[in-house]
Amino acid sequence: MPPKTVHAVCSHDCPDSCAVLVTVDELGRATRVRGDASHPVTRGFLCGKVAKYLDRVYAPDRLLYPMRRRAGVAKGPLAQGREAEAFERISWDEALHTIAERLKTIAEKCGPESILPYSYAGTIGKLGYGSMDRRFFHRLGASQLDRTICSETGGQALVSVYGRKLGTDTEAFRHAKLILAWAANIHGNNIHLWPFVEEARRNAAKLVVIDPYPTRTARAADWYIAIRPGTDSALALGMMHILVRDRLYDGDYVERWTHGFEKLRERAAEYPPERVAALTGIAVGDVERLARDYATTQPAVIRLNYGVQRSDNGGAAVRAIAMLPALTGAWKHGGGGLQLSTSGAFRFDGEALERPDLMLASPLRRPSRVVNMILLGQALTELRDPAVKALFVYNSNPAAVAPDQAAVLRGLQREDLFTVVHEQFFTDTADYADIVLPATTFLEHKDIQGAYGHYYVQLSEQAIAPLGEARSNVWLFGQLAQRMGFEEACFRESEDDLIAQALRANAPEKQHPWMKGITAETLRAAGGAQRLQFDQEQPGAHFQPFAEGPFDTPSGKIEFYSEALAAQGIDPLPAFRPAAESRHVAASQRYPLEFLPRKADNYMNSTFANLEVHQEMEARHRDALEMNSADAASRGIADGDAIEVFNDRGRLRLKAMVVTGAASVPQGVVAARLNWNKLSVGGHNVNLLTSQRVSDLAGGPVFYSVLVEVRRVD
Ligand SMILES: Nc1nc2c(c(=O)[nH]1)N[C@H]1C(S)=C(S)[C@@H](COP(=O)(O)OP(=O)(O)OC[C@H]3O[C@@H](n4cnc5c(=O)[nH]c(N)nc54)[C@H](O)[C@@H]3O)O[C@H]1N2
Ligand SMILES: Nc1nc2c(c(=O)[nH]1)N[C@H]1C(S)=C(S)[C@@H](COP(=O)(O)OP(=O)(O)OC[C@H]3O[C@@H](n4cnc5c(=O)[nH]c(N)nc54)[C@H](O)[C@@H]3O)O[C@H]1N2
Ligand code: SF4
Ligand SMILES: [Mo]
Repeated sequence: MPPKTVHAVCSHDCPDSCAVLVTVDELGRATRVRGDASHPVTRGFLCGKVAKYLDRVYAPDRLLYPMRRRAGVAKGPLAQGREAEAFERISWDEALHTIAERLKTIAEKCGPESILPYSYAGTIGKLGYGSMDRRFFHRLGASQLDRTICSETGGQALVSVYGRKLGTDTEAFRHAKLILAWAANIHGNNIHLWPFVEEARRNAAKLVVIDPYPTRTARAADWYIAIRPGTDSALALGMMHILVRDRLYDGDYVERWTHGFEKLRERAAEYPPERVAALTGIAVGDVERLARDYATTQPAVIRLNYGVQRSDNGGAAVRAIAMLPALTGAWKHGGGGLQLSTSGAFRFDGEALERPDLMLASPLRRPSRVVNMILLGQALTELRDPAVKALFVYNSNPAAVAPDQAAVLRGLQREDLFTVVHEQFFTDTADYADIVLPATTFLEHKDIQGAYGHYYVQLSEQAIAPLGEARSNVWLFGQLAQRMGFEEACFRESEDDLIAQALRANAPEKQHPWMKGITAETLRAAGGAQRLQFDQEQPGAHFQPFAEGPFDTPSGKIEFYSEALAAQGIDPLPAFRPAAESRHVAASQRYPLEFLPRKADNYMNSTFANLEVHQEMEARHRDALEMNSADAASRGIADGDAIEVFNDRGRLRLKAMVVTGAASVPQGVVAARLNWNKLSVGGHNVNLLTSQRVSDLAGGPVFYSVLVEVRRVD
């Protein structure tokens, strides 16, 4: 084979969905990965995590063969490299046979709903994220999983206001004159937006960051506003208060395109700057200045990210922030508006991929019950009728990323729970498996992908043969379906068939105008990526959603007031409500510090945490709790001291990292980062302290509403 360059797409759960060029040598080995310079958002560079991707693909501890737990070995944490003491290698044939027989028996004895699939966004490729797997579990009649762990609260909030998850075009940020990075760690989580921010700043734009944590983005800003966690709804309502009071809103846009302004005006009246200052910790003068700057600078754009919605009141907060550009009419100005997600622009055929109709062919003959993924701890320890008897994990590492870890691990430890884990590495979750199966990386399988941070569809070609006996998600669930005796033809379809279905390539008349004519062939001819074909788009112009209606909401307008939410018993207007665990609630004052259990800048949730190069980049923050010097001093804690961080759910052993000056967390706030449990000092990561409470909308998690206390240990 001659050497070649293959267009793949980074499939990690990141807004940027980078175009990756993989160099493959004559032996079929990938020798280099780089960002595609011809992709307008990737612009020829990759983040620090994926620039070192070959260290992941070819890591000596990649999981390469199916394995089975040895008889008599209890479930639980295994030291890295010692997995062979607990697991023995088996063939794929035996693995598939064992799994199929166990699932059949469990479905017959306890009902198919006692089987729970558990997956999230290990890959966001359309096929790998949800296609053959969903078909398989639908046909089986397994419980459905409500995938709430990341963005459902904010996503549904945005949809309640605008009807669709669209946002300002990433490439249009260069035209903005004011950029608010609101809970948006651009340097850490969304680095391909940064060059557009820099370009705007070269043209005199100002960058304002609103975040309780002093991220690198915050430190690079023109103005950094350290807000108290969970109080963003108050700030946004306070800004509205000022916009209305000083008549700084766009009356014409509001009149034409919005619904419920009068009611919103009354609600905003309850948030005078003094009250907002007391709630948010931001000075009255700063609230005033922020509102005025925002309303009087055009184009103004908000890069809202998902940090604000990981809180009890997160849905209301996202709704309130999302309403700001509708009040000022910022959507009318090229480069103005707001971006939370662009994913609603990609009109793939999800039903064809996932086939929810197959539930009617299951033994239940009806849609099966739905389990909220963030309540995994409860599902494994308390759920009945039926209790969960089998757990099938892929694309996720719940032992590390799910909240209320003690409950999750108690569940995973059950010897009567049959657990399968399909993975690239021996994760914390794999330690609790009965059967472990090896998964491919995005270099080793084919897929099709949209994005949530730009507007390009991309084809991800398979660059190299799977390592060892690694197999893709599509292959695995297709094979299992055969073993279960599922006869529907859809279980024998290839990755190419699925890609064609996702694009509706065989039914052009059903293609959405934005995806018209896009097929695997046109994508290939275009070098792997094609921009969505927005109808209102002039050549060279940017996509400007929401400049005018009609909107996909029940009223056809932007909804300040939502009857649909009212019908669900949810406040139809945004409001500030304190999180159950916050400094605003007296009952929880026993734990006085607000805890931010953050994502690591150099890992992707728990992914990459086991790789040495990534650990080196993250070294300063590993096993560290960032504290303000005042909070440290009042507890007799010095930088580097061994400490314990605790609340009713658990105790973590960390070391104090006392930072002073601009890089310090605010007083009253402490922060630590996600890691694998078994690579953490005390055997647990930050999720030991997080709770299974759900947010105000869509049952999302409240990772960032956690109270703790800290003490020095000797
Ligand atoms: N390097 C890296 N990149 C990633 C990931 C990763 O783990 N590492 N994860 C990926 C994933 S899964 C996602 S969903 C995306 C998006 O990820 P985001 O949801 O944007 O990431 P977070 O870091 O959770 O939150 C963004 C910022 O919100 C801040 N924040 C927390 N609470 C509040 C609050 O109450 N108010 C305000 N104003 N800010 C708050 C946090 O301090 C953080 O800096 O990023 C992806 N990219
Ligand atoms: N404390 C705290 N907890 C959090 C967060 C936080 O900010 N703080 N963030 C939350 C958020 S936003 C999210 S999205 C979740 C993320 O939670 P998860 O979706 O569980 O994300 P990862 O930890 O990245 O784990 C993904 C796993 O999928 C595997 N994988 C990758 N590709 C494939 C594939 O093709 N096939 C298979 N079978 N496996 C694959 C990877 O090896 C990896 O172990 O975590 C949440 N948990
Ligand atoms: S993780 Fe994000 S920034 Fe990094 S290569 Fe993948 S898509 Fe690009
Ligand atoms: Mo996420």
